[in-house]
Amino acid sequence: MNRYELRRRAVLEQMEPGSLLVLYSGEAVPQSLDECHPFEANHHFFYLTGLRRENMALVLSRSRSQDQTLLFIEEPVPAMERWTGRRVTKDEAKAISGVEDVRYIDSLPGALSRMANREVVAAAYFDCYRNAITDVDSYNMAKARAFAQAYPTVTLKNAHPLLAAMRMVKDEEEVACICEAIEATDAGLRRILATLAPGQMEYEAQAAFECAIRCRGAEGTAFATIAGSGLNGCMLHYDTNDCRMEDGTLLLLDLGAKVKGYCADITRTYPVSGRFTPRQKAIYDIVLRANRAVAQAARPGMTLKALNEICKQVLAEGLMQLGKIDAPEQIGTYYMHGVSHHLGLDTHDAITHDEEPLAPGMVITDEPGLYIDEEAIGIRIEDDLLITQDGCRVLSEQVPRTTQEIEALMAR
Ligand SMILES: [Mn+2]
Repeated sequence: MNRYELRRRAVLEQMEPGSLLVLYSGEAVPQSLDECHPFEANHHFFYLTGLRRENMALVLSRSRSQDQTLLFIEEPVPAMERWTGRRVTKDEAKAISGVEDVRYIDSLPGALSRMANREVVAAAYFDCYRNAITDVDSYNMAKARAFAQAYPTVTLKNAHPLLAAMRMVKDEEEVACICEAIEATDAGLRRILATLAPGQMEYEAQAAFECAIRCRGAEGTAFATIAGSGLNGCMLHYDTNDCRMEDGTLLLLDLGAKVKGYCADITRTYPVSGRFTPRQKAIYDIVLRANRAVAQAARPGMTLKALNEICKQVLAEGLMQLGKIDAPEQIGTYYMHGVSHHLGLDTHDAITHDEEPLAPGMVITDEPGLYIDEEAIGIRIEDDLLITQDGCRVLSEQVPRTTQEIEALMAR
């Protein structure tokens, strides 16, 4: 059975009897005048259909008698296709998604009306995820509000927790996609190692990376590339990348390729000159110890919070040995983020909640860092881990991470 069909079955099984699930792929968001932001299909929709184009919808119906799955797509209009490119046909949509009943999107309102009015529908699931109450409504949220307005007796339910729980555990094909994204990211980092030199601009390192991953077939970046040298490496989401890289500073690179919708998320920190100073190396090795300690500890049953405690302990011990801090509680001065998040279709992937114990098939990051403003030293080392039955596999193990490996590669 098609993997999307398997996932839809699992969703249908969890929906309450007498309910609908409606998921839209979305539409391009205007940027300015006639230009739109690059289109990104709703990730739950993609997860359940394998389709990533605009103006599509998936409807799952769990009535008391039988389940129904409908896919709605845009009707191809040859005159429009001259401008916008080919649209997916019904046959192609069926082949990719495994949905037998594919219809045109114009018939969606009528189909919803028939289901919600004539059948006994008590609840409807929409993707109502939002990060903050101040967020602009997503396409799916706007559709949910319109549906609730039109069908006030149908209870609106959030499909996000159900789909997030499923997405947290990756299947083999998903892990393979993440590994491909990591391989492209590795190639991009090696390109930087081969070309990095004092006096270059940070955006040159960014460009070298992005050229290398695109040449390997990656769709693009998973998120805005961070290339911060010196003090810029201490700014966690620095992405202007427009400063000159001075001799003797460190360059922090937090970046990732995206392949078939799946993200890599890797951080490495390189000496711009090709050699770490003794002080930079001392700090670097503390961060590396924390990175390795987290990979050692990651296994089923652990939580991200517990991993972060291990990370903080290793970092604090290291800084106390250097006399940088006096007590473990002071680590917050130099380390202020979490050590891990889930990784998948989203860089910070969908989760049910922070305290969910790890399970085999989950993919998480391992990213300790130390940010010492007064010394202009910002160091983060980030790997991607697959949780296995009895521990974890470091999917990015091949990406050079010790100071010796980095210096040797830069010396070539
Ligand atoms: Mn990360």
